[in-house]
Amino acid sequence: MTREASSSGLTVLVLGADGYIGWPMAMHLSRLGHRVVAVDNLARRSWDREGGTYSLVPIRSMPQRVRRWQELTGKTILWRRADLTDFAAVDQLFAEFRPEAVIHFAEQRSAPFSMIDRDHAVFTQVNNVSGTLNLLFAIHERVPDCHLIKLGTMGEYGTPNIDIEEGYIDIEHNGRTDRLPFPKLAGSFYHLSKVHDSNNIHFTCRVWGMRATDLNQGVVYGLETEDTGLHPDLATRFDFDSIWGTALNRFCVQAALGQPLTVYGQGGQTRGYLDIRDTMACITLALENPAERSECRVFNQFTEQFSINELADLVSEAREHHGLTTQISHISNPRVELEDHYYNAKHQHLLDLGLKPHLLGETLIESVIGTVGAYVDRVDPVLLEKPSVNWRTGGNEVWRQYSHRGGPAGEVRTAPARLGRTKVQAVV
Ligand code: NAD
Ligand code: USQ
Repeated sequence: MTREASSSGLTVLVLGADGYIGWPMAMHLSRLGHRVVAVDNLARRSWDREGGTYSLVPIRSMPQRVRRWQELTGKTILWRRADLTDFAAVDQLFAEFRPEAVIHFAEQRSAPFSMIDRDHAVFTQVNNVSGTLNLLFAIHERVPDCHLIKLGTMGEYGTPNIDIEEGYIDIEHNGRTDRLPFPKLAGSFYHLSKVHDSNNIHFTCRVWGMRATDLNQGVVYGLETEDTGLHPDLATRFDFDSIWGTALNRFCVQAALGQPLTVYGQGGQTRGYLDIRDTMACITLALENPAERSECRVFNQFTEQFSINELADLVSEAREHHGLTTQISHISNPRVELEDHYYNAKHQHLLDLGLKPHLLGETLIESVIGTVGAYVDRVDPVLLEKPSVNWRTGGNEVWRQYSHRGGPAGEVRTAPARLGRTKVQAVV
């Protein structure tokens, strides 16, 4: 079924709209003519203050962003500050806007952050699982026909020694067969929070007839979409430290500085990857082709798979074309994960809906290195080089050294954030 937007578009809540993916997504859907309500509790900015980390590319506040967007395009993104773990705030949002779709990015999304210590593990699972549960109840009670598009992760599956299907597997056991959720072997307390979410979503589709799309997304790279490039005030965040920065983004910053690329362990770790522009396209396809009532649809959202060694080689080759040599350094792996394994994950559903992938090539890598190169004086090399969290022993001396230090010189430093909650608040 294709859901055609009326002339005024669909009313869509974008939850986690202050984040790396959420902000470009809010603009993308606004440009397409949807009525976008951008929601975030700004927790991510406080986690940065807590860990002394920051976006390499300077980012504006949400009120500044939506104002600039309106000025440049004439389109309105409604901004609301709300915490998903506060049910009254969530319920208020649903009562006010009665959305036809919800795109849910609003979680603590770093595996290393969830492995710092007990507080961070508990916080991650409470924030993510209870936020999603609140959302499920609000949809059920206020707008049962609403389509939930939830960002899960490929890391829910882990790295099994069999092909990874899209959400479900047909199993024959002792002469009987069934189609069951694919087994999960997540690699961090963060990734496990996504498994718990998936189970809760699947359950509510069965018992309440919810319509849901669970997108098991691979690692996203890149920083430019059609909209972020319009003006520096519309830029999205770009993380490079070892807690929030993902592998390819970190390698591009390391390359821009001429530093060794930090491959953890043997580098055979293989994951699915996609360009941030394809994230925009995949979610738009899911929105325009909603799940049926009672359907818990699972799409594996990535376009290519690479090992860490392959990514490092691609970055190194891109620099070689400019006559530059790159050192690849295999450092001791702070994580507990297989470093040499079978990996073959299906990702056909989004292609069937019409996705045209932007494949990872040298042009993209060169453009990211070039863009981040403009901000190299903001990089603290320690944050770039040294992993600050170890899976076996938690936050290490780098974590302790940087906790509560704030961002680069000149940036606002506020009191350390508590792992707590904020109330709904309109800030436009
Ligand atoms: P991000 O950290 O940049 O953004 C997440 C946003 O959610 C932040 O702005 C944060 O303040 C907000 N948030 C967190 N908890 C909240 C709560 N309780 N209430 C309201 N807002 C809350 O993350 P991202 O990279 O944009 O990722 C978005 C989503 O996509 C996450 O769910 C993540 O797990 C998933 N994902 C990301 C990637 C990736 O490579 N970035 C890959 C796969 C899946
Ligand atoms: N790695 C390195 N060197 C680095 C950083 C990472 O070798 O400097 C390795 C890690 O050990 C891991 C792989 O790269 O094997 C991926 O790590 P990552 O930090 O790029 O990504 P990950 O921790 O898996 O998490 C990111 C997002 C998360 C999302 C996930 C998608 O932060 O929100 O869920 O990608 S997936 O990996 O498919 O689960």
